[in-house]
Amino acid sequence: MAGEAVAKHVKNGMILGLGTGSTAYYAINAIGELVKNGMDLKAVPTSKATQLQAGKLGIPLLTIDDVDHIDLAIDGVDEIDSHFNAIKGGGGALYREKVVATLANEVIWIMDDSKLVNSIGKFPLPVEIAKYGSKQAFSKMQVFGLRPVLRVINGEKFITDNGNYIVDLHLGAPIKIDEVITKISSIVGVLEHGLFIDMCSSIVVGTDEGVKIIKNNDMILVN
Ligand code: A5P
Repeated sequence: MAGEAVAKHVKNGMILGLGTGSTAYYAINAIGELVKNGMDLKAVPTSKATQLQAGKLGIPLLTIDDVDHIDLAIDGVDEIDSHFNAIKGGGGALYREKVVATLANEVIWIMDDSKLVNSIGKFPLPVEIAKYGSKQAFSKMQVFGLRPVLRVINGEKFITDNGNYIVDLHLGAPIKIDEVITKISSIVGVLEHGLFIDMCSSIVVGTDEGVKIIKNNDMILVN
């Protein structure tokens, strides 16, 4: 529901950021319908999976280097609190998602209401790290008490679209956001972490009672 509802925010001529994940999947399909019906838009995908899906739907694609801004970025989220502090990266696309979000005039996240939490941290916080030196980066996370677990899928180390590893930090809620960011950012080999703080303009939430839109009042909306 949320994935389809967000398509109403897409306007002719926009450059979109297309997120990654099972909810974004539905939004991308709905955007594909808009293109099929003649809407003129272009989009920057945040992962190879999204690039493939959007390409098959005929959505005109741009690379991140082709753009100097994005009008609207649409993405999913793993956990979000009432201050719009969020954890993303469950699908491992957090780096490209964050680059796209920081270039966007408006960011809308789509989700079901299970993603709304009092305090973030129960969902393991993904951190993308370089392969080279990953053992040392991992040890440093342990020393910092960040409870890291290297992401392994079907017995293989998970590799991001950027060729790196993901470490999931099992912090538990609530977390001291600033402290966690300071610790992670001090570790050599960390490319980016999945804490998205005050980056989102509004959220579109699918609930049993229908779709709800909640605006981030602290944010100055550009559009
Ligand atoms: C991808 O790396 C993530 O940031 C996703 O946006 C997030 O995990 C939400 O995914 P789902 O919509 O599949 O829950």
